[in-house]
Amino acid sequence: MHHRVRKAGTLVAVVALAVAVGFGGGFLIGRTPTVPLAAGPAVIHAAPAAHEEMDQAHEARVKAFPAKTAGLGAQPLQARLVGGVKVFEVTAREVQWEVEPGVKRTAFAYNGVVPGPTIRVTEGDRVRVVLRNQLPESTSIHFHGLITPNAMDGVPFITQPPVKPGQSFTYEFVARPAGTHMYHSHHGPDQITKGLLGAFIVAPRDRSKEPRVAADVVLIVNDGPLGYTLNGKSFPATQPIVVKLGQRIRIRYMNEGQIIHPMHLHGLPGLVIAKDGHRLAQPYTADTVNVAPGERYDVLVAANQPGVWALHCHILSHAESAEGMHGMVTAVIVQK
Ligand SMILES: [Cu+2]
Repeated sequence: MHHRVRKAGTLVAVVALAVAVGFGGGFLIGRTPTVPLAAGPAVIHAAPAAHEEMDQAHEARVKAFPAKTAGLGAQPLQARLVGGVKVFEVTAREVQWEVEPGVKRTAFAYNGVVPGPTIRVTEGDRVRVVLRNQLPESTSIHFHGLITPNAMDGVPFITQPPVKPGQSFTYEFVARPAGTHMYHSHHGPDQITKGLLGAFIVAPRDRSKEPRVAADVVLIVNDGPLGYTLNGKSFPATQPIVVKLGQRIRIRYMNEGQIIHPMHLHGLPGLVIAKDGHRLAQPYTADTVNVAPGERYDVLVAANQPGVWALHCHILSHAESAEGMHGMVTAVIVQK
């Protein structure tokens, strides 16, 4: 009887020690228990198994980055030069868009991609954008940030009739002001979040004051029917930004979604030089740029630390989950 009580007492002590190790193993290193932990009760093993599973899920998603998917948006759109006018052809249609491997969502896309192709012109250029509507609903294009003649502003029933399915509409204006702008639908509750968006960048006519950069990166954040996306893709299918040590890049953040996204870059603070396309009189340094819907920020990043630096929205549910990182996560990879 007495013997059995003593045994029970030993077991309690082992369990107490094992629990202590389980909750703070590092603290007990150097004071290894004489009884192997494997002899402990099953409950001791449950916690490590769960955290191992979580780590494995996270590792698998990170190792898949950058994952291959069909379709890549925000690539340059070539202009046709017609009598001194830069003509861009844009067709809106419904597509199945692969946001991450194996995940396809119904999207509305310009020229079949999300974001639509990037339009780059120079301040003062005469620009014509021919919109063809192959969507099942009416649409229009608003040139967000550009100052156009009122009739070209793209708002149905305010400045033009909606462009009905099967119809087309031609927008024409002189590109101004210089800066980081966007083009997108101005019709219906979800055409933009479904993908009818793109960058419209106007370079200044005098480029002498433009910062010299190794890469000029468009980064459009969006939320809604396609999920939390960076340039139309969710992690791990987002595109990394690859740069060489010592180079400088320009990131043009644009928010086409419905909520703010504080974009945080590890390791490499940025210099914010423009807001909504307008150069700031006093640029400022930031590692987190809070991009509200409709806003654009131009940020210069000096790649002065080698390594893989995470770049993500800091609203944690837009970037992290128990199954691993997802959504608005990419990386700046600084190569030596
Ligand atoms: Cu976010």
